[in-house]
Amino acid sequence: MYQLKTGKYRSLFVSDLHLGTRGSQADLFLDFLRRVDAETIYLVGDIVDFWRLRSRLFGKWRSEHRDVVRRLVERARSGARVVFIPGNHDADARRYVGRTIAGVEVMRDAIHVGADGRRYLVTHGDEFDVVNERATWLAHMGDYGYALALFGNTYLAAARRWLGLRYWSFSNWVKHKVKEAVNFIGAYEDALVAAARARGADAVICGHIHHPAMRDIDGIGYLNIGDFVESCTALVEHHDGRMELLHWGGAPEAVAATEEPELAAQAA
Ligand SMILES: [Mn+2]
Repeated sequence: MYQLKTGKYRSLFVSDLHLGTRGSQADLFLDFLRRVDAETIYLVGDIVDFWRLRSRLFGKWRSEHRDVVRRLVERARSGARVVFIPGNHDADARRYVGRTIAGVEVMRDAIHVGADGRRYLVTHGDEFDVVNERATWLAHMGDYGYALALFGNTYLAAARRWLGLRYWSFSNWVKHKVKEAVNFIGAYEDALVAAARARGADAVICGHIHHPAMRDIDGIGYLNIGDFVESCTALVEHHDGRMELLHWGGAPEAVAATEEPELAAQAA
């Protein structure tokens, strides 16, 4: 039988919750927190979206958002080590770097040492984003945009014809944008891998571009947590040091059974 991957891990890495925005999946994340625990919890940036909270249109602080913050603080109080590395959307919190607030350590970035001795540079990653926020939507163009564009192309072409305009391919434009996004993501990954190497780390753990990934680039591990807005992913470290990306919110059938039954039992 398949079951949701629940249990207590050595470490848990989450990023890009964007609490305070309408798109935030706070309910889903609360459900995740009820089932998953860890000795060390890293909050890897863009946890609370102060940018959009200021906007009447996109910002919305709901009770679930407050509950998430409360649950995380409770984890710190009940003995977990909780590290908060602010991202660009919660950069206001960077002024507290070096301090511990409500049991939560605020850091600019961190070196995490795995159970197997591997060293990970943990950073949100926005400082390596050369074209800023464009990354997020460009990355998603690849996923949904192209199909939509092909569909839209037909109507756009008809509209332009009606307006007496020259044919212009929207889908070609999107194809170009997708290529740009792929290049962009590549550049972003390369920059993070280089930063990890410069810091003497074996791998980098980051977020920011809402694009979960786990692979090796020139001998350095590249682990992108993803986000809890669209991808609903988190990274966990097992007790033997093995890293795994968890996808949450999908059908339980789609999630492979846990290989550590005692963890599932603990969480039940
Ligand atoms: Mn970010």
